[in-house]
Amino acid sequence: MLYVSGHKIPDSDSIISAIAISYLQNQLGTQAVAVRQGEINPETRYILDKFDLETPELKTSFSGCDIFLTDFNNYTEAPDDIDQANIVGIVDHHKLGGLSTSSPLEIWIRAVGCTNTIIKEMFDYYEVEIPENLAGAMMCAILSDTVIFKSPTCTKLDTKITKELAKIAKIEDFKSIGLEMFKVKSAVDGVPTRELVKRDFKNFDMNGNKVGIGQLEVVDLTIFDNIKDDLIEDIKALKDEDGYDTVLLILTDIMAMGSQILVATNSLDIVQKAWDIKVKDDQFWLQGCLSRKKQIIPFLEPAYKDK
Ligand SMILES: [Mn+2]
Repeated sequence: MLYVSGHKIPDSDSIISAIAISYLQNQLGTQAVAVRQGEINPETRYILDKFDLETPELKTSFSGCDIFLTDFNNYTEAPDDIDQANIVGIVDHHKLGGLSTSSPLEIWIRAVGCTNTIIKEMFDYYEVEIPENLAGAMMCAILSDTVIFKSPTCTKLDTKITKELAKIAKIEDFKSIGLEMFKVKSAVDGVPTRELVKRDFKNFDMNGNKVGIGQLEVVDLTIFDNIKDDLIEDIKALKDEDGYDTVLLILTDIMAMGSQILVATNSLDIVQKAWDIKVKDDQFWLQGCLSRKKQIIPFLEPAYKDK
């Protein structure tokens, strides 16, 4: 059995791409099953329900297993025993993350906005048809990762393939589905603070320093007015509990096209230097910032280089 898994703390791209790759592998004659390394977030739940797809089983240990990685290729987001697994393939749209393998493997990595964009090309390459409901889910994953084409990570190929998938899924107004999805994502009422901090959270090693960066993308930042102080207290607590040098929480307003960044750090000088800003009341605003991958990490990581 081949297991197909996205990263720890899975997002919609990770879950839907695992389902898509496992479907493709089965069509190509390899028995494969989609699995997940963590809980399903509300946006992904919405997509799975809307397109009537089964939720992948939770699986966190892969020792002795064949595994196909999707939407990641680094150790910090991999299962802890990845070195004991046999990686047979990787499809991803992130920078290379240092994994090594003992056997040759299939790799599809491109600098596009979403893994599902690449997977559509894999279906075309292998001449396998995409079922209507799967195409709809893949389309939603691209709308999610590219913030409905607004993110600087979005390429012409992402836009083109979204339209192709919408056609297969017989969906005309894909942008309104995208907006509906982001409204689901924006629901924070009654959700425990730590759950919000960890909803879309990634760990990084920056020059030997442990850095954690969470992101919440919403249609209106005012929903955080009452809980922002709690969020700041919580990332400070998380920093100390888990030995982080810095924890950032990016509150992205997809309509205003910018992000309020909440900061908990032992290295204030580094954070301020990264964007040439002043942190005030444990936060700062970055106009135009929508992408952790393109507008946060490439600034913070070099700032850590001299530490
Ligand atoms: Mn992705």
